[in-house]
Amino acid sequence: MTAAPTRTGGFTTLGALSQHAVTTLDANWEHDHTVPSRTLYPHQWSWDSAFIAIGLAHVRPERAWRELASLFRAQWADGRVPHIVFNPALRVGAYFPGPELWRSTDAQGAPAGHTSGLVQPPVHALAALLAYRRAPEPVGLTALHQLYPALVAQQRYLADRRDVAGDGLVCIVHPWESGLDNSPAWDDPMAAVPAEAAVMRAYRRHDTAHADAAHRPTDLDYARYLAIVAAYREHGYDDRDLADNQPFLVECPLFNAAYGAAEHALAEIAALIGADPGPHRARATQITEALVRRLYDPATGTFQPRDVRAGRLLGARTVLGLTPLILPDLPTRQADALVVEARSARFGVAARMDRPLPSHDRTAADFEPLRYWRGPSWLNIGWLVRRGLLAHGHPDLAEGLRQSMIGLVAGAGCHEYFHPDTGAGLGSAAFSWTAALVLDLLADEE
Ligand code: 9WN
Repeated sequence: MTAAPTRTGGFTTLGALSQHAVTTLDANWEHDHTVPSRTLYPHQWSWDSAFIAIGLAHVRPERAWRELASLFRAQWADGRVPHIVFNPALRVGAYFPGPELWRSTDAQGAPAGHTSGLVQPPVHALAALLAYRRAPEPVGLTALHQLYPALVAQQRYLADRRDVAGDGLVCIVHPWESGLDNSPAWDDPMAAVPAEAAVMRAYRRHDTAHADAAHRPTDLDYARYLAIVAAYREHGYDDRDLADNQPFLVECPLFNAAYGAAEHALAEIAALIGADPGPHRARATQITEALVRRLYDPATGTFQPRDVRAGRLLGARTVLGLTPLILPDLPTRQADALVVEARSARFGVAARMDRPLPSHDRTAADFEPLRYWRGPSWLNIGWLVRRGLLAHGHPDLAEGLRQSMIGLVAGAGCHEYFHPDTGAGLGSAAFSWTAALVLDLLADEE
């Protein structure tokens, strides 16, 4: 299938756009959580739920808290929050790879229900704090009390089990953990993962039955995704000896920026519920320092992922590099450099943007405007970068990005991602985090 991207939607008033977003979220609500997409992703995803809760807090506050609570019910004994929580009511094959491939219930400390064994960027503490600000009393405060220990355990898992290099940063063991699955950022470390595309003949991919194969990761990508899952699963998803057992070990700037932002958010949550914010503030400082020390590249003026196996920074200049802007304590030198990078022809952030923020350097030879995280524009990333621009004193650029994102959804509807030149809607046409975050952007006029 090679369908040409088309513009759908076309909302002429902000009220109609907002209503479309609410309708999308309502249609994707499933007893205690929101599915990212009924067709492509019919279970619960970790960082999706966080973004979704931020939007739900504006219109369905009670659901915002249920969304987070249901995700954290699937937390493992070691504190990991699984990146997929499977809905047992769905048929086998509703998503690939499904529970039969993850076999989480064989692993120690996993919950009774089926989940994946991986994690995703820990944006949940930030989501809980923002949801509370939007919907404070009385349910919000009770929810924060309930979530706080689970959010702390999530951070503890990452600090204790995933600091493979011992440098204060978290290592991801799979590109799916970054949330930006096939980003060019991962091309080099993925090339070192032994696998052959032919193994995919034994499986039935679910994604390419619902989306254009030319937009999705390739079969070779998937063969490698499965090889990494198998390596982790064969060790019972145990994080001891990761350096010996896992073929993909990377420190991702976005994951670690979220990890630091979570400590900032936890400090505020602690203060609200009468706990001690001090340790969170101290950890937040350490994470920002580690991020600058280990992932900032003065030569390029941006943050690059570190390949822990190869012991070097990875060269691709993707949008991941801009995301440490969300850290309020990012030093001025790095924040200024990121603003230069954001404004460059690579990403084109401006007070009046002529094109959407791409997921990859649009001047790079391997920029692909249609393929998933290799060029298309995504609302969650723009939303994070906008927060970062606000945090570092660039309200004009933040507003340009906000208008650009609202314009995308107004023009095309709540698509999963958007063509980075034309703004045409791509992927799922009813995608939950797009709906949720546009609601937040509409409400958050600066
Ligand atoms: C694998 C659900 C998820 C997002 C990810 C996005 C995509 C899954 C997939 O969908 O990943 O986890 O099947 O491609 O890359 O960020 O959380 O929306």
